[in-house]
Amino acid sequence: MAPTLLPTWQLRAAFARRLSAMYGTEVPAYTTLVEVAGQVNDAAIRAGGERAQRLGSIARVTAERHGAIRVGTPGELCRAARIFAALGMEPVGFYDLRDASASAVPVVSTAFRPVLSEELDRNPFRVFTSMLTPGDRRFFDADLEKRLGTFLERRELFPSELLELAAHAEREAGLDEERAERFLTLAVAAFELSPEPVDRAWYAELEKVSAVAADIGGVTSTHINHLTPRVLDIDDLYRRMEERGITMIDRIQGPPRWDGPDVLLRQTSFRALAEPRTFREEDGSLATGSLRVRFGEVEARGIALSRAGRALYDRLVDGPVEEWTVHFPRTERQLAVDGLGFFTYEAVRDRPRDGRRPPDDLAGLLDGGWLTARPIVYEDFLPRSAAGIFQSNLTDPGARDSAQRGTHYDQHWMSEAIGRTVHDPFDLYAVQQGDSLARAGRALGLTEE
Ligand code: OOG
Ligand code: NI
Repeated sequence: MAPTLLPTWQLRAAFARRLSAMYGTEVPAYTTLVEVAGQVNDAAIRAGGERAQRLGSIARVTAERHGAIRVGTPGELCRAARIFAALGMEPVGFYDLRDASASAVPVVSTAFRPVLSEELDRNPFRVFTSMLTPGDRRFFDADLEKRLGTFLERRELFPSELLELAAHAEREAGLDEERAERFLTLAVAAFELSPEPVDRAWYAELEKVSAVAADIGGVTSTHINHLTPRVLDIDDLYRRMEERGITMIDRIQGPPRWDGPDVLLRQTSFRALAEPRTFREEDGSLATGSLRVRFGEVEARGIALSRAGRALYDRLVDGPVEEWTVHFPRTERQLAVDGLGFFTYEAVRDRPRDGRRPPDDLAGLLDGGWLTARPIVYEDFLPRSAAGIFQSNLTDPGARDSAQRGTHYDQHWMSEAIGRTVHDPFDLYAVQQGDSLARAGRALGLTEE
């Protein structure tokens, strides 16, 4: 009898669960956060019922996490991509965090996540993955780039057995139980905090450039930086955490709280906690010290915006909330009709026959009861919030020479480096919406079969 195959999505769900269990033992405050997130979600369901689940069932939201990891080289990014591919997670979006003015960090990033809505429904686990940019002369001079290169070339983040199992899983769209067990064990271990001593002088030298550079290039392994649960009411979470005496960063990032539709992503975090680490001093002796690199974050997700919706959001986000209420659509219907948000549309099969023909405009179809619209959840990240989240790590902005440039990194560069297409998130949402409209159009007899 052929051994039972754990399909890709079950590997992904199991990986997310095990990573969560591991991280909870490493960072106890994370367990508190998950507990409070659970209370917030229960309260939101009690208060809002079905309506509270409009942007995700309570089962999905409860299991939902995003992680963040940081790697040093294109080769490491490529190998990380292989592990995520085994879990059905593809690179989506290119985030350049080097230009976010005061909060600039020397990394470029993408997010690995499922891309099909069925897969997102099964388990939406995603990992925000950042790669250090030693070739960027604003942060690193040629000498430091070279020494970083030597240091990073010598380390191995992912053992070859793990990479082989990942390739096998990708090829077969799953793994038998024995291989799955081995794969999951090795994959989770690859993201544990290593007990390996940290070279004090090297770490300190990188820290002068950026705490993030030191966290990536100052140690011989990678680790999960944070694991973020999703809540249905982030303002409520913020209050409850402060009540428990946990100091959060001073605000919730992203769109303001208001009485219109929830859009994009709202996030907040608490500052990195001091964790004990062993250091190797210049004279070779070992000493115990601590590093603040890992923190807790939580998020609430809203409706995905079209390019036009996003441009409007970007224009309004820094302004007063009154501007927001004047210019941003107050209802889901308006968001849909103005083409600012993404929805899946469905033809209403049991619409009472009243002798009319369906109109050919979206507003008419919605208002006439021919179509229903269900919001598409934003599955991605926001570069400005991400840069802000990185700040949970920083006490000192680091040194920069803004006159210099160096290597150019963009989405195309990243696709080449990984050897896989980095998807454009807008295209993914547009295809999902377009497919649903085409289906609905056929069902209503508006378009040919
Ligand atoms: C990643 C920061 C970005 C988010 O949620 O925007 C991020 C990091 O700190 O490595 O996780
Ligand atoms: Ni995050």
